[in-house]
Amino acid sequence: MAKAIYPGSFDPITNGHIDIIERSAKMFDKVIVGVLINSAKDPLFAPAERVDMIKGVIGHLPNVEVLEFDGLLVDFAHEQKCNILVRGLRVITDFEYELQLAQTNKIIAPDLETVFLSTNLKYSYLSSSIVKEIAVYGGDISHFVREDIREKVMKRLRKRSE
Ligand code: COD
Repeated sequence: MAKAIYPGSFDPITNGHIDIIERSAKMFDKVIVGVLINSAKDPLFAPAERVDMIKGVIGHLPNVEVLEFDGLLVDFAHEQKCNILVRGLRVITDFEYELQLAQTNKIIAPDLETVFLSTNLKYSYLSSSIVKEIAVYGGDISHFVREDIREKVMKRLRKRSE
């Protein structure tokens, strides 16, 4: 069975992430979306909230599971008996970081392969950071995230500014 992990921060999940998950779900028998617990970034949502948000938008994909992980990605992949990592590539700046990640993971876990999916042209500009920045300044993020995600982002930002 071809099983892949799509790891990330997903803070919050965007339409660009969903596109990568949907395409991966067609390529592999099983896809695990791995949500990093200990991110260096100051997250808007706790890992468990991000997991719930992702579950809420991937319900149409029966072969996709969403799990939190802590520590090294390669250890999580081994625990899940999975040797394929999926990553998305948007712009040239992604390439440098993604190549570094893939090559480092390959050195510490030679059995793992990283597969890159190029971004859908519609989402090539899109990132969680951009979504948060637009939302912080009161902009409309409905083009970038699903409606229930938009509502949760706006509610969280309102709560933070109280
Ligand atoms: N179109 C296509 N792909 C996209 C889009 C888009 N619009 N937006 C994001 N993506 C891709 C990103 O390029 C990335 O591949 C993936 O989706 C997830 O993105 P993010 O930003 O949510 O997640 P990251 O990049 O912060 O995730 C980093 C990891 C959590 C994978 C990394 O930090 C990690 O593995 N940490 C665990 C500790 C570890 O093992 N460290 C050593 C690594 S060498």
